[in-house]
Amino acid sequence: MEELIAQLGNATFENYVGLESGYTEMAYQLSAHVLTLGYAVMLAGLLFFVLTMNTVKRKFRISNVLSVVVMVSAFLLLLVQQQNWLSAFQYDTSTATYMLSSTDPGDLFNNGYRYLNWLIDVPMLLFQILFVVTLTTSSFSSVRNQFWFSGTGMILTGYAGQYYEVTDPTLYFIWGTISTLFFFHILYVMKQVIDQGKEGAPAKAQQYLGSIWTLFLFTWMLYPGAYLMPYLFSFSAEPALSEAAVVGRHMTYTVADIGSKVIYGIFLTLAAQEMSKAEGYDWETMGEDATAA
Ligand code: RET
Repeated sequence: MEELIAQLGNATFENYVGLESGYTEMAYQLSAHVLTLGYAVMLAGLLFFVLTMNTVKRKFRISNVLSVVVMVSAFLLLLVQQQNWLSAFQYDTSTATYMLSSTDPGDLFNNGYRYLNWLIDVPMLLFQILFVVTLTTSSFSSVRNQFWFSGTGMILTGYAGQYYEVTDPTLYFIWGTISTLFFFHILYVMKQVIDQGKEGAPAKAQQYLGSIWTLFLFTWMLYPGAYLMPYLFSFSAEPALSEAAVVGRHMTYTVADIGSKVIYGIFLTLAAQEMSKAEGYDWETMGEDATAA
């Protein structure tokens, strides 16, 4: 390990695996495909959010606009993330694996693009729900500021921590813990927003809001899981340098991204449609009466 650390320093564990054992065809390709799925879904989501814009009342449309912003930024950053994976490791016929070249490694692999993408997306995803629900007791600007403060605090501390996942586990866990405190605050505020939003909402919209909370809790928890991945696989004080952990991290991030950005946005659109209908804006029958007449 010491020798590897001298060669790779604060690079993330994906590079350590790439230098030590390399990636088998299956692990390398699976990672590439999962990363590709990630940005492809964002482009599909972009179309969905643009095309469903008119299905909700005007006052809810900012939620769709924010989903569009999230889709564009996630599409671009996940594309770059996938390109980073492809260029970091080269096929080596002598070992039949994809290796980090020890003589000419070029740009190393890093998950940093994701973190910077979250810096845009996390505040947008948190603000988005505020344009669908009506808060009963909390004030809009106070909730917005708390989301903004804890969202960026969580990401920046996590970004600092991920550099130390191999070289300094203590520092990595300290940053991770600080980040988790911000995360708990976000969960607390979001629960309040959803509970208040349910009050007075039509029954179906209440159901969607309930699903949004479950989805939110599950998908947002996957991110700290992905951060911890090398330790979840080793279950010790040293990170596991295993390709399974690397593939596991790519998959976890991708499932989390699709759930927390795309499915979340779809559920918010569905909730807004129900709320629009309750206020007399029913897009399903709109315009058809005129044609019939
Ligand atoms: C980090 C560091 C370790 C501790 C925790 C983290 C939480 C990250 C989360 C990210 C959510 C990102 C989303 C992106 C969508 O575009 C930073 C990994 C708690 C919750 C929703």
